[in-house]
Amino acid sequence: MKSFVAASLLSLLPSVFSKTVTYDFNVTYTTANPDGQFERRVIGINGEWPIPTIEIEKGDRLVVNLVNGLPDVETSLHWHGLFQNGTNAMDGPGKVTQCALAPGQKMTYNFTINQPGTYWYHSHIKGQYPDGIRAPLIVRDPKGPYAKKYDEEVVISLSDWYHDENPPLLAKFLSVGNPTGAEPVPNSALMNETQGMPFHVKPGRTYMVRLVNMAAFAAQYFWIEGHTMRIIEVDGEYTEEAEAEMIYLTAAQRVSFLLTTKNETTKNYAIVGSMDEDLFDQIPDGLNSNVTGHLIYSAARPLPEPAFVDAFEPFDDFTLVPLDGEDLWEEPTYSFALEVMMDNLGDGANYAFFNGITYVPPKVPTLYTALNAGNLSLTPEIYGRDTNPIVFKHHDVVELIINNNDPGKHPFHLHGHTFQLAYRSDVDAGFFNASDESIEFAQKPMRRDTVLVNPGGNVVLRFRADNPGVWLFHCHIEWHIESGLIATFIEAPDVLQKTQTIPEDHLDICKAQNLPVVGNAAANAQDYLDLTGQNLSPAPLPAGFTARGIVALVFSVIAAFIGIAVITLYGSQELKQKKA
Ligand SMILES: [Cu+2]
Repeated sequence: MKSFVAASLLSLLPSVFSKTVTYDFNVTYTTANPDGQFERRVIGINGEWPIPTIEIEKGDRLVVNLVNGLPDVETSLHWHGLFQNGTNAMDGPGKVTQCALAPGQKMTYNFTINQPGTYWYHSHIKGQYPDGIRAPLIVRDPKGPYAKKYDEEVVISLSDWYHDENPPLLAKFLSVGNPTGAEPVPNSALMNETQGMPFHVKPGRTYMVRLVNMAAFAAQYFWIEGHTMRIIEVDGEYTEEAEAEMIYLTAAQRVSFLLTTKNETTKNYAIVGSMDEDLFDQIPDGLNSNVTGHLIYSAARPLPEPAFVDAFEPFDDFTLVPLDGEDLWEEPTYSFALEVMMDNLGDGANYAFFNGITYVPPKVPTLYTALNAGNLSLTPEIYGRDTNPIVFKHHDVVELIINNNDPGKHPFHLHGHTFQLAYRSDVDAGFFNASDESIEFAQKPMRRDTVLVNPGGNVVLRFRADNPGVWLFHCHIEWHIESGLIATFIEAPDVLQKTQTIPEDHLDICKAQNLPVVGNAAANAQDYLDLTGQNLSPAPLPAGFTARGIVALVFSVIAAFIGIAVITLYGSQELKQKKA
């Protein structure tokens, strides 16, 4: 009897101590000038920018009442790194787990968060978060394994900034005028969405610093002069303490580290973020890739300029060990590879491909298709050719190999999971070769939700399909999302059908826009195997065309037009002269 009382009391505990944290967000335009060089329109919340950092405690319920106050474009929010186990409909990407909100529409995101750690949230509508709708989301862990090791917590975001808004940049990027797919280069780097960020510290204390890269494009090298960082968390997963002098953080990655301050206050120190210029096809004149903040011990002392560094030698996150010591998942039950490449399609623009497919959204959100397709939910074809659908069975041990057949670095992100980084090759190692005996997998691989893949290299990721739902896997460089580097993972849709439903206010978003909420990717609810009318990517280039060929063609056409213009001008001038 006693034990029964104790057990039922215990079961009450979470509901007694956890709370609901509610935010009312109206997405609106406002203006900002974060790098001090250029005032521009940005996307804010409730008329403010930067938008609020969400702070919550492990076990709390987060409620966000979202209104799309933008007069001209749709929006939605994604909670980067949160598993949404049991609440797939709250994940946020448009045409994947919901319809996007048209101007004036509203809906509620409502879910509990049992994952402590450092996350962020952002719009998951094409090209929107680079215009400002991005901020950290912190899930505090007062009883966590490191809670007694620090005195204070601090959040630092890194980001990149464009003076132009994303839609015109996107139009230029994804066009016949840019056949090589050169990505727009940011105008500056930011720290906490500003420059010259002050970080006031007291001597002899330990701070837990949560570092979040919210960039559209640029990874950053990060260091604090004169101080060592002790990494304790990446992407929401606690790690064994690991010392780092410099950290490399791709777009969308997070890291937390302990920083113990010096005992004297005689000097202040530069905090430096430096965008990885290897990512940029060309470096514009006058670009300052660095952003500097300061660790301030004494406001009366000068703020030093950062010292020159000879080489970037960042900490290798592959060497991290998860604090729980979880072993490598052995013997995958489902192993597959995605090959990354860039190429031109028939419209002349440069697209990004996984296994020859560049992502095109379906007519019905993929989650809604999965919930309504009955037994056919396990058949990938119903989700549409160009959503790049891959179906897992419940509790599959999934092995995902990424072969990067592209000379660029890519940070790949999986929704709904962290994965083990079993292996990462060096630059230009080519495709993963399972029979190469020199390859050694990590035995206790670190887990994270966003991983860097080297140019021309490969990685091997493993995770367990224990979260029924529809989860995107994509590059987190926003330009590559826009050019289609996305696959759709449909995990245990049969279990999903028995356990999850869509909230009415989500369905209302679609219905008010006359968007279908049942049917396959082509919105065919009669015959899920008939994909007639599905959204498809532009047709391939005619055989023999290459990017260089397109450049040559574009320039010869331009030359021809100039020639015609000159002749016309010359001809008309002659006429005028004769008349005179
Ligand atoms: Cu990419």
